[in-house]
Amino acid sequence: MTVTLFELCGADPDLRFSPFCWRSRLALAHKGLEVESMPWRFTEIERLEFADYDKVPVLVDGDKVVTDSWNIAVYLEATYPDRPALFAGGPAAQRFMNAWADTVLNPALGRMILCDIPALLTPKGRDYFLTSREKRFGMSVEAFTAGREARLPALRELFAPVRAVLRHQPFLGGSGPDYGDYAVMGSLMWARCVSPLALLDPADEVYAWRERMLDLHGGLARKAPCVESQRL
Ligand SMILES: N[C@@H](CCC(=O)N[C@@H](CS)C(=O)NCC(=O)O)C(=O)O
Repeated sequence: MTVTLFELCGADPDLRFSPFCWRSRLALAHKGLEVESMPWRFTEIERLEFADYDKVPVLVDGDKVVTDSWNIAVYLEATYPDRPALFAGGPAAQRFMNAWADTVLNPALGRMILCDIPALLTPKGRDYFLTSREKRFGMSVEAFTAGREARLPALRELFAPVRAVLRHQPFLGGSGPDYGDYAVMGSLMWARCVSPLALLDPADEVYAWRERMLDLHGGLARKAPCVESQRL
């Protein structure tokens, strides 16, 4: 059974850096499904017309088309219940982690790493990205991320609830990962793939957890192309 996943890529089609696509990629690996990955660039709106959507990830499973990373996780859990669970005990805790990553972590990470993205895009993608983000944030991405090193301690502090859980168990899901882990890891993969910044302190539990996450599913995340300085 092979499913197709449309994923954001850079000028290099192998550079996949969307936090939302990473959630879906890891969720598909957790379910043990084979994936045909379709690289998609910001300006290729017409390639998603079949899905009536303008963002990725988009999942195609037979005649079923699913948009939005959370909907994809819910679909996978409902369609493949006999495979490892993404939401053991129901989706409440994972929904919270997903919402925390969307509303707290991703905005904070964006202020650290958005300025690293344009160099990784095609010229057309770069124009689109710079114009659309300037419109969204009311300033250039350089201004948006200015002084980012000084915000590193605050960024690390944001992980306090994640750290508190990881003091008691190796994964947010318990003894193994669940969708809550993938929701947060998606954000860290976004950063790892595009930015040279060392966001986490190696002495931090969150760093050790990220190492475990990088090794899951045959090292899927660790082997993924990323900026040179993160290739450890
Ligand atoms: N809520 C959506 C968000 C998807 C999203 O924003 N995807 C970005 C890639 S990271 C995108 O496709 N952006 C297109 C654009 O900015 O034009 C999800 O969870 O899948």
